Amino acid sequence: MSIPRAALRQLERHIVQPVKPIRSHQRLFAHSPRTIRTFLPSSPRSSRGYATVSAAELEFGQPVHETHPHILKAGEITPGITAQEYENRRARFAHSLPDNAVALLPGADLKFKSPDVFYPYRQESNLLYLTGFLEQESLAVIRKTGPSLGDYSFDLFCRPKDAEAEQWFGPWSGLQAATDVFNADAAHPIASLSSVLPGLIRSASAIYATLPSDHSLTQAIQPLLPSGVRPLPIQPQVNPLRAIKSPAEIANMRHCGRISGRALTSAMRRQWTQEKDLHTFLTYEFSQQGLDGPAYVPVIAGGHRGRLIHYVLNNATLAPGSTVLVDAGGEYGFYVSDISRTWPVSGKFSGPQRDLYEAVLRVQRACVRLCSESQNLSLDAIHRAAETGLREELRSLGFNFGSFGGGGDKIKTLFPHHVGHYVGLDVHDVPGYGRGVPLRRGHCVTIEPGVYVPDDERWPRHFRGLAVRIEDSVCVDEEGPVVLTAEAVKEVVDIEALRD
Ligand SMILES: [Mn+2]
Repeated sequence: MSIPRAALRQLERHIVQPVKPIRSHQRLFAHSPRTIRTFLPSSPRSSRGYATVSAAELEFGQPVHETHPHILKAGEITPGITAQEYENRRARFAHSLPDNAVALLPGADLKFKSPDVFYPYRQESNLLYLTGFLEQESLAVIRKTGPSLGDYSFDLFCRPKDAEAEQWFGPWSGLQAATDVFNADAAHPIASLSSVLPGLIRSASAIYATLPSDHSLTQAIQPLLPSGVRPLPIQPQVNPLRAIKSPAEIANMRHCGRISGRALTSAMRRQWTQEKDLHTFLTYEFSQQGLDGPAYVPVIAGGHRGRLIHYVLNNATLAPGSTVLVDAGGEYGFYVSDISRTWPVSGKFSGPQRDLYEAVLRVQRACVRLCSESQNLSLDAIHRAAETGLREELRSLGFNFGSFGGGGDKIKTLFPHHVGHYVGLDVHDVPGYGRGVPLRRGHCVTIEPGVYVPDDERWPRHFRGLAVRIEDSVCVDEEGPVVLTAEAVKEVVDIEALRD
């Protein structure tokens, strides 16, 4: 397919003029941020001799403002996140490394469901966080070049434009975009790894890399490392940066939480008879209301199936007198929401359902209130508070914690998971970042106490087989929490009023 030259000129008229690139040694921060280049599609060269340009040359491997102004504002590389913010992230990441260290960040491989049937592509989270580049067959190389913030170099290996291949596989961004859109200091074809990478890492004081044994680039990169060098893990360097969200990240997470929360409230308005239908409704609602889609496979668990923490079959019938436990959230600009709600299928709680629900809700609200910097508490400390709170609430409902096995074990039977986890680019964000860290402004976490009552004689008869989990995504602020998912109603009166 080709597009007439006139169409190309029309596209050019609407785009921002490129500014003169500033080299790395000229980078300035805080008061005079590095000017970010904007992309101008390459014009057909006069030497080409014909008046059309391949469709692939006007397309990129991901939205850019010039082609997708309905998704990205000028200056943004991914929704809400500017090229300048990505630049600042790389600067802070490089600054955290030892002098002259190099970090290698391979792009995620495309994953296959069955031969030739691939899953939607998802970039590796640390590379995504540091570059916004969304393609496979890629490698970012970030080197600390000096002692000051901003003293670093950024090389990006990726696929060069290839009209013939892109006709089959869809567009990718190419080498010019690597420098002009993603602000790499230098771009290299991924096929040149073995000739170019050794020069980039030869004199490195240390090499940081995550090279899973099953990754397609690991076999290519390992032999190029200086002999005797064992790469150090990247996560401990990136996690402290990723864990504290910027204002732009919090805005994305709030947007995501607001729409996700509304979708759950919309679901609660209706009477559902099949888990599958509720699942389908939420998937549609997330996308239709402006999110990119669901963040994870939701749990839609009617009745006793709610006791299965990661039940995702979502194919049973919902009994009218039971509750349904839904754990579902959407994703926006790669930031996710994680929400759980439990509500009566009929719209009205039975007595025992309400008693157990309100017990969990009181503990959930109390734990959310603890998510402020001024409390100086970690997720682990809030978990202990949740256990204590649930034990007291359940005791007042007639649960016996004293007679066998000891109180501590019994609460772990009823509430077997942690009260929360970090949330951000990943649902279980910053893996490896401890839950003993005192929460600070910008930490985003879930608060999700639950009670799952086994169907046996150890427990009060009325509560046997019930399952309740209530979960919000919360951003920690200095004096209090910001509940990112407040639009998902959770008070008993509000849930019941939805059907009045
Ligand atoms: Mn969760």
